[in-house]
Amino acid sequence: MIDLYYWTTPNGHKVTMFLEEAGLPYTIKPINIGKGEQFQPDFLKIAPNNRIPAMVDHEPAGGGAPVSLFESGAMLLYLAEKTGRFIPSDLRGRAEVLQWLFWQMGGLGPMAGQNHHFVQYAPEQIPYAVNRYVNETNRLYGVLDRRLADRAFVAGEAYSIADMAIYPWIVPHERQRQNLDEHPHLKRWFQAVAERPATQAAYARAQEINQQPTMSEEAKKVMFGQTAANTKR
Ligand SMILES: N[C@@H](CCC(=O)N[C@@H](CS)C(=O)NCC(=O)O)C(=O)O
Repeated sequence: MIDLYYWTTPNGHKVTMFLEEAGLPYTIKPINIGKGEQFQPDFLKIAPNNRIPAMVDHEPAGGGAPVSLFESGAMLLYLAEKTGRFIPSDLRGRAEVLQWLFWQMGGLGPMAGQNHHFVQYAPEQIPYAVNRYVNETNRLYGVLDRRLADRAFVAGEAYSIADMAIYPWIVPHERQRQNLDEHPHLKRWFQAVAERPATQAAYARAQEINQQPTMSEEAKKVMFGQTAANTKR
């Protein structure tokens, strides 16, 4: 059984998408990041970065002590290796998946995250910052669109953990000030992933856990302005 420490955000959805695809049993342990639950001592033991998602696998391959993990990309890779699914075993196929997984983790996720911050949440509109992150998000959408011009999924013809990492960050495309009509291959891929039963099940789980927008005024106070000193536990 897997315990998934989760909240209803893009990085959280990546992992429920995998678990639903693979049909692995899991228990959601909600961590309401808008209420500061990411600072609970028990959670910090698993996730020292005070961010969701994180997980504990109580039945790791080969037995032994439970394995705990944070960082959504590491979790997707761990789960792919555990199940032998959603990553090819051959050298070249695996390299395709890994480079796009890391592209999401190091590029699309952080850049779209800053887009969300400066477009939607910052207390003042700073045009330079808004343009910087809206443009960079747009560039990354262009990279994806070109990549998807001649293949079904990001890493080739098979659906993989790279697609699962990317999809939740395309869901809020309108709020990122992006227009999928300008990226027809990305739009086709987006619709295909959205229609997968496991994607729908993952987002239905999110609805069960939380119907409120995460970013209330209370949540902004908890989540913005974190420093080494004020997060020291
Ligand atoms: N690189 C991390 C990023 C995780 C992350 O930023 N999680 C956000 C929600 S999507 C969070 O927990 N925020 C809590 C906070 O800002 O205090 C991952 O992919 O797991």
